[in-house]
Formats: sequence, structure tokens, C-alpha cells
Amino acid sequence: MLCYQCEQTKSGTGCTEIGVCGKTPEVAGLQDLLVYSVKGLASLAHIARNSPAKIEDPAVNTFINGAIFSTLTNVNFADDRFLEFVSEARAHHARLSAKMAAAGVQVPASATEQQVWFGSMPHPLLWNSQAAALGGVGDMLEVAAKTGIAERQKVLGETLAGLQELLVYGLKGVCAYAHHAEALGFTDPTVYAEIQGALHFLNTPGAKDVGQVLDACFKCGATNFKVMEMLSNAHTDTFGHPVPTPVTLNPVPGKAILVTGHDMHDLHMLLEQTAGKGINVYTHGEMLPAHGYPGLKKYPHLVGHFGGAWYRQKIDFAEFPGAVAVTTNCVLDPLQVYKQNIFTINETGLSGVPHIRPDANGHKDFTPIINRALQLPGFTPELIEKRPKKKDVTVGFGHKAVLSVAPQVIQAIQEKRLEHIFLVGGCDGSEPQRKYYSKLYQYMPTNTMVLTLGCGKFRIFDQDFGTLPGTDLPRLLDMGQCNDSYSALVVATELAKVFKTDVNSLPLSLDLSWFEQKAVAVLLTLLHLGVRNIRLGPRLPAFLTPEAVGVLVDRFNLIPANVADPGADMKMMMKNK
Ligand code: FS2
Ligand code: SF4
Repeated sequence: MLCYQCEQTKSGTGCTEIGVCGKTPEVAGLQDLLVYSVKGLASLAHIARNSPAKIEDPAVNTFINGAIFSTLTNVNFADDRFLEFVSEARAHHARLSAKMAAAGVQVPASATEQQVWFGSMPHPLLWNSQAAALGGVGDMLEVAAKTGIAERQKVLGETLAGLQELLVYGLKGVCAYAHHAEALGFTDPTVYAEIQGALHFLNTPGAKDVGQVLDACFKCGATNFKVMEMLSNAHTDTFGHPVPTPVTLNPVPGKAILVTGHDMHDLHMLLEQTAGKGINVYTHGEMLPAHGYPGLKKYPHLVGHFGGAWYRQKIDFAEFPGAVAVTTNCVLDPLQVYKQNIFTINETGLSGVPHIRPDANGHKDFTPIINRALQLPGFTPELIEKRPKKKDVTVGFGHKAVLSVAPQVIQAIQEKRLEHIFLVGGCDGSEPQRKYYSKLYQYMPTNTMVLTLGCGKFRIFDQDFGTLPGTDLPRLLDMGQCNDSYSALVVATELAKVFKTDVNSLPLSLDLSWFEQKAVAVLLTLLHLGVRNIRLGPRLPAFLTPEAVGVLVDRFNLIPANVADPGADMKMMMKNK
């Protein structure tokens, strides 16, 4: 196997024997094969859509986003699920082909032209429709071995193969966000078309050209901006705009369910199904911002937050005396001590762990989770007594809440009481280099503010930053999940308008911690919007060669985080450098 899609990849170069995340070579191979197959299906859907018959297939659209989402880091580790996905991709391909044939639409011969980087594999369009039975994991792995990155590196060279991966990883992030929005009933036909157009592009001779691949990456950033806006609207239209809300980190007595991941729709369904059952619901990880939404905080049994960032889950889930619902990434191979308490939903999967599937109407029956919670002891007064008491944290500073205090912020900037704003967004992780982000805050002068986003917030979310001098504005404002980067962009754009300047000229620095592919999508969005001087860390992506990084540094002044010296980075950022 070779997988280098996330920041924690082995030795900063690639996981080759087993993933640092725990991904087995079998799952890695099946994921490669699934992406290959979906590239073919996306090409077919692209051709169908752009034909005179203008064929749009909603089932294919939904499937592509979900299947790609399943290959993100820390989403799915179950090889049987990937076997299903690959079979489903081929079934969709056959169904759409039949639809096209009935409408007299043909795949042009030029579309299936063999490209050298497919190695010994047929063009993905053709592979999908090969009649041969797939067989089991063993048979599939033989095929999968021919579709991995290592094969493409041999033909394309590391730089171009890596830039193609940059596009694929960006698209993985876009698919994840679009799939969340779709769960809440929000879709946009242009988003499906752009995702599939980009996947199709990777099957064409244009994908051999560095310039065209880079353009496709920035276009992917543009699509992601649209998708993040759609997801933000999906959340706020469904649950209202977040409002600043204190959240307790101290459990209360009673049976308990912990909800992890990012999916507000699932949380909402679970709150409905647990109402009146004497079960308390807690958020974990990236679900923390749920407490700010009026449509979710109104449930009295959404009682608090438990635990820290995703990488601590083996500690958090082992300590939690109730059932755990996994809605999305980041999930890890479970310990035996809590394996019987955990349930996966949506695109997530863990071998030997029960999976909740939706019915034909999208309804999910969470009875197995509820029953497990009722069997478990929950939080007893004795257990609570043993836990250290913690202060509340405050969430709910979405763009509406932040813009409502914009006049105070603007006045503070004009009167030099506010010298600089930091956006420290992104993911957390277990590597020691990430201490850089914890230390960075210690160097922030008191006349500065910090906006956080994503699970990176857990480095400091329970610390008291006080208020901005001369105001009652908290210095630390958490804007939400990683996808709420949209809110940060709205705030930055509005501030730039007030000061009649552009985002790059504001007293604002972006210091981003990346981990997985949604962060790649957000980075591409920022680059598409022309944002410069972004710090990125703790390590640069392994899939970008020095040559590729050089292009991004030249064009956008992308800056590697100085993990060895956060104080030096802080000095530079205070000078807007
Ligand atoms: Fe954190 Fe993990 Fe949010 Fe990423 S919970 S690293 O997938 O999506 O951010
Ligand atoms: Fe390694 Fe990350 Fe790939 Fe897992 S997802 S195998 S940790 S590069």
C-alpha cells in the first residue's frame, strides 16, 4: 500500500505497511479501487449530463459523494463495506449506461482513450463495465494493486501524481460537506456537475498538464466555497443561527449517549428519538458547536460536552458509561472495552461494529443505540464525584453572532485597542509538533482576538482568554466546525468592505492546522479566493513535492508553520507577514 493523504502519514512520506490511522493494506487497496471506479462513474455521469438528452441521475449524484466521503481519513475501516461500495458503483454504472442507451446517448470513443497513468488497468469508464465477476477481497485486491498512487508516480512523476492527488483530496472534502448538506435536504445541481466534471477531468489527457491540474484544484476550491455556504445555510435554515451559549463539560447523573462526528441532522434525529426516555445526550469532538444552534439547544436532554479532540477518543469512549454514536470522521479502531457500546452511521464503518442504515425515506432508527444506553450504567453520582470539575466553555460565534458585534470590533481596531485578529482553524492530532498550536496562544498579546474553527480548538477551548481591553468582547470566539470556515470568510470579507480594503490587507493572520482532506478543500478555497500569507502546519502535505510547494509559495506566499518557534511566527504575524 501507499497512502499519503493525511498529515500524520508515516515519517511524513507515506504509510506503506499499515496506516498510522490503523488502515489495513486491504482497506487502502479497496479505497484506491473505489476511487478508480467512481472516477469512471463520474465520467459517465458527466457525459450523460452534457449530452443532448441532459440526463441527470440523482441516485448516482448521491452515491458518488457518499462513496468518496467514505475514503476520507478516519471514516471507514471496514473492508466488507468497501466491497459493497465497489459493487454499487458498478451497478450504478450499468443502470446509467442503460438509461443513456435508451435515450440514444453514446460514450464518445475519445472519452475512453487509454491514458498512460492507468498503467495496466483499462480506462475507468471501461473497467466499470467489464463483465468479469469481482469475487471477494482477494480478487479485488489483485486489481486494486494496479490503481494505487505508486503506479501513477511511475508514469507521471511524483509532482504531477501528487498534484492530481491534491485535486482528489480536495474533492473528498467537497463531497463530505456536500453530503452533509444533502442530509438536511440542501443540494445544488451545479455542485454535482462540478465534482463529477473534476473527476472526469482526471481521466482525460488534460490531467497530464501541471497548469491544468492546478487550475482544476482552484476550481475545486471555488466549488467548495459554494458547498460550505450551502452547508452553512442548511444548518442555519434548519436549526437557526448559532447564538453564544455556555456548555458544561461536567456530566450529570443518568443514562447517556455520546454523539461524535459532524452530523447535526443525526444528532437532531437522535434527540427526537431519545426525548422522554430518561437518556442524556452529550456531544463529543466536532459536535460541540451543536449547542449553539437554537433548534438543537432547545432539547433539555442535550446536556453537555464530553471529552476532547478525536485522537483522544480511545480514552474518552472508554470512560464514557453509555452508548456512542459515530456520525462521521474521525473514528478509530475501537478498544475492546467499549467496542460493544459503539455504533457507526452514514459513511463510517468499523469491522465488527453494528452499523445503523437509513430506510428508504432516510429515516434512521436509533433503537439499538438507545437500548444499549439503557443497559449501561450511565453517569452515577459516585462516578461524577470522582471527576475533576471543569468550567463551562462558550460556543456559538457563527458569522451572524460575530457580525452583530462588528461595530465594536471595528471601533476597537480604529482606536488601536485591537491590534490583530488570528484565525487558528483546522484539525487537531496527536503528533508532538502540534504543541506549536498550544504554545502559539501563549504569545498572543492581550490586545488581539482569536477565532477558532474545527477540532484544533481543543488545544485551548477551555482556557480563559478574558475580554478585549475596554470592551466586553471575549477574546476567544469559536466559530464552529471545520466546515464553518465559511463563517470566518464571511466575517473577513465584511471587515475588508468596512475598511475599504481586501482580506490580505486586514490585520488578520490565518494559521491553519491541517490533518485530513476537508482541510485540503478549505485550503483550496482560500487559495481560490486569493488569500495570501497562510501558515500551514504542522507539516506540509507529503503528496506535494518541493516543486509543487514552490509553486504555491510563489503564487500565494504559503508559509510553513515554524513549529520549532511559535514565538517567532507570532512576531511575524503581528507584522502581517
Ligand atoms: Fe477534526 Fe477529524 Fe473536522 Fe477533521 S474531527 S480532523 O476529520 O473534520 O476537523
Ligand atoms: Fe496513513 Fe493517513 Fe493514509 Fe491513514 S489516511 S493510511 S494515516 S496517510
